[in-house]
Amino acid sequence: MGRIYERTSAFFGVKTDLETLTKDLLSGDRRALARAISVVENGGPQATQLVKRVYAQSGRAHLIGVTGSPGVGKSTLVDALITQMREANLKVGVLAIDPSSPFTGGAILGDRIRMQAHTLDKSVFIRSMANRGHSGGIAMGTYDAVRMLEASGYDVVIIETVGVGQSELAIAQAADTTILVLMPGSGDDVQAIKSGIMEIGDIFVVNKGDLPGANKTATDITASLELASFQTDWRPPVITCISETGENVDQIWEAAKNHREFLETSGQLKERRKLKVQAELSEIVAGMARDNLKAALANSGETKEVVGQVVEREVDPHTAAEQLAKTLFGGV
Ligand SMILES: Nc1nc2c(ncn2[C@@H]2O[C@H](COP(=O)(O)OP(=O)(O)OP(=O)(O)O)[C@@H](O)[C@H]2O)c(=O)[nH]1
Ligand SMILES: [Mg+2]
Repeated sequence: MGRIYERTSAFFGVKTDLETLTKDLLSGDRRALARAISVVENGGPQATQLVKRVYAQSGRAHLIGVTGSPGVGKSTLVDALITQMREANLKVGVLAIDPSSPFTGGAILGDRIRMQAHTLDKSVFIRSMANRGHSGGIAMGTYDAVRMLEASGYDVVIIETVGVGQSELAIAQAADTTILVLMPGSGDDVQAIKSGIMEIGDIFVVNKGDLPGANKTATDITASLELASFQTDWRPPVITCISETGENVDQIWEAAKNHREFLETSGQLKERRKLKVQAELSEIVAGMARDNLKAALANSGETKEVVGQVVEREVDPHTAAEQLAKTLFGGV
């Protein structure tokens, strides 16, 4: 694995090879795809160039976010969903963001044979990603990685994220359809209801339906959804499943397809994507402004002067910063 990767990196390391990389990526080559995701993950000018080249070929996949607390069975569910999607002959890409346990861990224990089928399946591409993000943006690297998968011909892209923090929210918002996974007896349902996380779920899954309390968890969630107010006509279904055996996972896939259809026919898909683009643009422009300002500050004679004054305790840092800001862009 490591050796193949090194060889590919060395091969594509030269700038002119971006052209080859783009061509191979668009033709569906898996190694090019792996390399392209690394490029966008690292960010910088190469990433920008690559995105510019493939953007027109992206935007076609159904993006499905799968989120929930550690250990609820997200990866096992994703594995079972892949089986459904492959039956429909779809190419499936999976991005596991900051997985707290190896993506295949549960699945390998649960069903060694099935997972092996997916890893050998050339129409399934699974990748773990760190949630570092470039230019300060959390979801930006993820957006671009999704684009690489789309350009490479993937019909469905699943984004698995752990937990329900701010960054996971941002990644969930990157998806068209968000599946919130819960399990019985974890108290997660209560937490979810309290923290308002319910709003991000388009589909609620109570996994580990074989464990006691699954029905109660599903009932609690359904009850709280009945009280919730929705911004659209979509009513999130609550589905109990057993990811380990695949039981009811077909219903989840059905619900995901229905949701996607709802988004398209109601015009919500465009609306959601507009919001995403707006967030992305403000992130990129803010990053540019920050870089420009830092450069301008570093090169300004006034900075040197003011720095001296602050060190000598003639001026405090806030007054000094206000003064510099005024010179640079006419005040704060
Ligand atoms: N009883 C039962 N166990 C399950 C089921 N689905 C998954 N598990 C088990 O739950 C554990 C965690 O599964 P994962 O799929 O790794 O969970 P995850 O949410 O992806 O975990 P992180 O990525 O670490 O957050 C594993 O031991 C699975 O075998 C299920 O339907 N029933
Ligand atoms: Mg996982």
